[in-house]
Amino acid sequence: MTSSGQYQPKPEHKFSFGLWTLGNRGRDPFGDAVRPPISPVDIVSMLAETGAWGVNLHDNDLVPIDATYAERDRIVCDFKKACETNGITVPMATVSLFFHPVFRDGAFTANDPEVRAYALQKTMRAMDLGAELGAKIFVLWGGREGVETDACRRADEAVKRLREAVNYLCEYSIDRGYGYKFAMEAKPNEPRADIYMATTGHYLGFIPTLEHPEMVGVNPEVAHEQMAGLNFMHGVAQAWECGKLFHIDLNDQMPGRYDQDLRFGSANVKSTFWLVKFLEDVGYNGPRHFDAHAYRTEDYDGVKDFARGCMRTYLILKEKASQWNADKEIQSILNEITPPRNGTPEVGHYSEQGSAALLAHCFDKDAMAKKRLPYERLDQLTIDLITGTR
Ligand code: GCO
Ligand code: MN
Ligand code: MN
Repeated sequence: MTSSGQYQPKPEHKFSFGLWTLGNRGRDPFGDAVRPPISPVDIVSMLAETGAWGVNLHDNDLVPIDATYAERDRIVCDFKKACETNGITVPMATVSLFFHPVFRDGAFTANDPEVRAYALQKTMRAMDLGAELGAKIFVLWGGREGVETDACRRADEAVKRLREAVNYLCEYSIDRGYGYKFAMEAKPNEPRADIYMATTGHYLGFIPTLEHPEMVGVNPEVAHEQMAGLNFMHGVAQAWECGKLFHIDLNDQMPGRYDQDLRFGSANVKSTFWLVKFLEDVGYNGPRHFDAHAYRTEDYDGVKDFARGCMRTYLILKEKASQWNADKEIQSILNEITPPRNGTPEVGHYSEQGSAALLAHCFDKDAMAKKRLPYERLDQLTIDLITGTR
């Protein structure tokens, strides 16, 4: 039943990769690049070869920071052509507010108003670029928006500055008719010792305080929530439940390490399974973006293996999720653990009558405490299923 053909990525799966992911040359804080530079145009054809649907980019993944207008236009034109020829779409664009030393104290939250204004200008230009390429999602990852020492500014001042910037950018999108949805990406640390808006939950609290909350959602990343010791799927579920899951960064991460950006599903198979199952069960329809990179041991053939692996693992786990949903024993346990209401008083919207009935009801708590909750069996069935034993 499981021919490898069935794990072939198709456009409807909406698998995307950033230019910076396949183009990652394996540099780390202790070692230099291990792969030669590869052009954005070549990355696009490599993506097409592996069966991906989309490519995302930071402004400077495509256009060098000091490019002239003429250079910019030529680069963008060549890139657009490559996307068209290869049938690759650009669903999301973003901006590098972390690489250049000007952002060493942050971008939107920096103490210097000149740096904050430059960060806005750079982002507006990146929005122009994304719009030109057809992107409708704009990710904001504040990699440098943080501290080594809290002596440098009051943390609530940083929140205010961030709000002012996002409000400004929403207006710019409206003004230009770009139709962007902004997706805020959290991370607890790295490259700063502490980054503001450490988790997706922080952003879900921040967004309702904006002038255009309807334009702003989140871009949760597996590795980033796991760095904070959190259950990634739970954060995704909360974002989904309040209509804020605008984008997602898929990768993997071992606990207690630096930001590893490992191949999707390569470290924590079980939690990856719950994640894929969640996205498929609720019908998440946005891009499935892999923000990961190949091991430093690889050449560009290995980079293709890496990209194919991300998509393949997603599709395998998607199939396992539908097996799980169709499994008779699993279904009968699920029915058992979510019993009908029977004579229990209704608890929905509060009413005087309803609360009187609830107060008057006699509960048999000993009988309730004896109801079977066979979660051991349920979990083992899951393990059997994921490992292909079932
Ligand atoms: C990281 C981040 C980045 C962002 C990207 C988009 O930890 O390096 O995840 O990869 O996702 O910069 O803004
Ligand atoms: Mn990351
Ligand atoms: Mn990311």
